[in-house]
Amino acid sequence: MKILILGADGYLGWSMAASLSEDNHELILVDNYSKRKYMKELNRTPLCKMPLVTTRIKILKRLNKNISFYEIDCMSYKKMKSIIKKHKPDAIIHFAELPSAPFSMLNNKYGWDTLHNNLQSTFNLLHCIKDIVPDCHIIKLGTMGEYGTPNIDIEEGWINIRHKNRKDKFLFPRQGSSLYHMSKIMDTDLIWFYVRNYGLNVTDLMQGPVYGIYYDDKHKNDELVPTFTYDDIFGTVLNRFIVQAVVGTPLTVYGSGSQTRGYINVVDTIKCIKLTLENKPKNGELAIYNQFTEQFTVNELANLVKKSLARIDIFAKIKKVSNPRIEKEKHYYNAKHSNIKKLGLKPLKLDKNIIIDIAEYVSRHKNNINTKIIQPRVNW
Ligand code: USQ
Repeated sequence: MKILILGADGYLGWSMAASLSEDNHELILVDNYSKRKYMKELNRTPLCKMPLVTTRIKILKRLNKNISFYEIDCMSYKKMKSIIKKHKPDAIIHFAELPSAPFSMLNNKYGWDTLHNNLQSTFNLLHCIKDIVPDCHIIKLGTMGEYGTPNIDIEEGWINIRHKNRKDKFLFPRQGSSLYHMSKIMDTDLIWFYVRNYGLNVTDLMQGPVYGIYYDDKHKNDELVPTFTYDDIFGTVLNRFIVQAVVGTPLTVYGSGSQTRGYINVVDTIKCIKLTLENKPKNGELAIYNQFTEQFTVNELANLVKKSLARIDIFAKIKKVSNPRIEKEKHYYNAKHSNIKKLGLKPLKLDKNIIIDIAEYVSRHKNNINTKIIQPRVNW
């Protein structure tokens, strides 16, 4: 297949590119390095300094010669159009969005930058596909956080509603808890508009927080790891807890720690996207998958990290800190996630070995950890 990956420099975009380069596809990678620029602006650094895609792509080219890279901003309709016209991809995987809730809530500028970047890149993409390659399969990364924490079971994207003896199928109600999550909700609405009006075929993956280093748990290649962040703005909770344990600062459980989310290993993220690549929806169909494998409370994650790492003589402490976010702490949470299993995913369950594996990678780079960027500073 000819696959275009938007946002190929990121945690998931790079893992996806590395994994797909083994499968003999033609890959076209795009990124504008905006996350690097924002991290620099905010004095946040990843665990390891990552070379630019232009350098890292040389490693992938050892596996697959058919890879190209463009440094392009997806907010430019003209540039997006020229790439799509030139390559006419069979599938596009869209990661080119600002991915952080705290970043979006930091101030007016970063809030707007998140809304603007995420909506405009999604809009440009949909518009180009409609005009140039309407049969191309768009795979879009959404988030479980679009649904929020309703007091009812969360369905996979859609809900059947019976009202006054009539029934219809609608997008499941959405209520985001940050401007980042709101941008993803608006993306979904935009996608559904294009799908129902123009017969596009799109898969929207509602993903939970991701953890892990290697996209492939069998061949753990340090040369191909993605950018790994652990700071208060860009790091996700489990990766942060492991770094905190390794560096010997207490694990920062926000509030009571009863917040429940659906989590997924980066290995499974990549497998899920590959499964959806093989299962293109029909024209005019928006397929939605809830992309996570297990539910945990924050307390459960912190205790699991503590217990697992004691095995390798890392003795983590857990500290409850005042919750910097507006989010429900005690809530009902039961989200369906069987569609992706029906496509063939055999989930990788979080266990002590996985946590130790990540901690060992982090320990090898312990000297790079900046303890000043760990405590939460963005309140809303
Ligand atoms: N949390 C802590 N301590 C920390 C960091 C986070 O207790 O040090 C808690 C948060 O309060 C939250 C939960 O852990 O209840 C998850 O937080 P997170 O920072 O790992 O994840 P979140 O901000 O929700 O966003 C992340 C990714 C985002 C993705 C989303 C999936 O950054 O791109 O869309 O996970 S979801 O959470 O399902 O919306």
